[in-house]
Amino acid sequence: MFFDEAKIYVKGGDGGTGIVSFRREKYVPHGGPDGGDGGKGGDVIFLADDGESTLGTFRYRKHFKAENGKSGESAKRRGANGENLVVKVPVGTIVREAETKRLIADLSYSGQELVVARGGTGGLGNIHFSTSTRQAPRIAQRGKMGEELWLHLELKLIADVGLVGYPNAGKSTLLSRISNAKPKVADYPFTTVVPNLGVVESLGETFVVADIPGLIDGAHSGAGLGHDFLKHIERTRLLVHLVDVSQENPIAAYRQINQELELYSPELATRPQIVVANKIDTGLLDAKEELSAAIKADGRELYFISAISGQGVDELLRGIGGLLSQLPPPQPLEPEEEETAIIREEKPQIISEAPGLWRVAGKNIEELIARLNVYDDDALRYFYRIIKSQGIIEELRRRGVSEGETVVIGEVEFEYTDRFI
Ligand SMILES: Nc1nc2c(ncn2[C@@H]2O[C@H](COP(=O)(O)OP(=O)(O)OP(=O)(O)O)[C@@H](O)[C@H]2O)c(=O)[nH]1
Ligand SMILES: [Mg+2]
Repeated sequence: MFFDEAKIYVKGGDGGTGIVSFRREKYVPHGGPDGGDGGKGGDVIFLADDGESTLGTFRYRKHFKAENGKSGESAKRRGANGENLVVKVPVGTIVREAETKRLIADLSYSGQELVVARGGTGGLGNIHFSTSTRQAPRIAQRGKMGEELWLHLELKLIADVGLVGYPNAGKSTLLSRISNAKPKVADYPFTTVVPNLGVVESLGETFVVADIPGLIDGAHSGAGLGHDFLKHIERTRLLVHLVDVSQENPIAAYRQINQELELYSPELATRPQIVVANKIDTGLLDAKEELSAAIKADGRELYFISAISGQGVDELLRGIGGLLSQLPPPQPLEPEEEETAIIREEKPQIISEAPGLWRVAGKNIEELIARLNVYDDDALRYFYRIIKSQGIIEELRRRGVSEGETVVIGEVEFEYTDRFI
């Protein structure tokens, strides 16, 4: 089984908590605030790596969470940042938001990095909350939660050259001869069941060749293994089409494979293509002239080689290198912008849930309040200032709130009082 799709969960580390602390010095009974900030949570980062060729890593492991930031410390010391979590993925991995299928990125070259979930910023320590009237603030902030989301990953290999042909044509033999790859070679069809990538160095040029399972009649609609793997040659610049000349009718084989390509994707059928007559060492090619004429009529170049003995292979590599240098580099997919929803600064809603029980609902205010560590009157005053600045107090009063009634914002519950206003 070849894994070229996965659904995974990623989460950046939460920001560390800012703390409440005061300086302690010998003859100074009440030192000033010195509580440091929390550290930033780590990011989850994808790293496209040549060494990875499938999404198999994600078969069993589906949750990826970066480290949380550490809490702040006294003496204004900032908490340590959480470690980033680097996850290697193959080149050609297309990253989408699972729910909306929005394209986030197409990781198209080795070494490319992508932050998929940012860590939260650390909370502020109490050093930030002192004012002229509040010299000893007992307020600090919790860190922000790290981003979290589900991703859909799809691998569509990116290579310069895609090898196509019937099973047993000698594609893997050729790849093993010209590159560092060690694909399995055997004298039966469908030896190759997963794509192999090989890096070829020839005359100072380097290019990547993808060897896929052989195609058979009906491959475009799923016969053999073809259907699942044709997508892995969609992102190549050049097709190298191997025809086994030791078999009965090489011209028919050549045409059949091209028809399969055409039926799968007309675009793929017009991709530049070099044709390779393989196994010439068998000496069985009677219709050499006929084959040459057919290929020439299609406007394609034809090479005669023996992948086993190496005969003609250097010339073929020169031909491939020459053609590649004229072809534009592959274009990665362009990420889609996030839906630009009409940004409405949402106004908090005040809901009377029961007599004497009020709920203030609103994403921003809930988040702000949730991050506050409330310790004493100072903190409450600060808290009142925030909700007052948002018009919440005014609205509660208009609706008839009275002293001592309960107000709930997110997870925080407090008694309403006029004392701080
Ligand atoms: N005589 C001869 N045999 C060859 C040559 N190239 C490949 N073969 C043989 O052909 C058989 C198939 O070779 P593979 O390289 O596995 O063929 P493939 O196209 O990768 O086949 P699939 O993976 O099944 O699609 C093996 O037995 C090879 O040794 C050649 O140039 N001459
Ligand atoms: Mg093979």
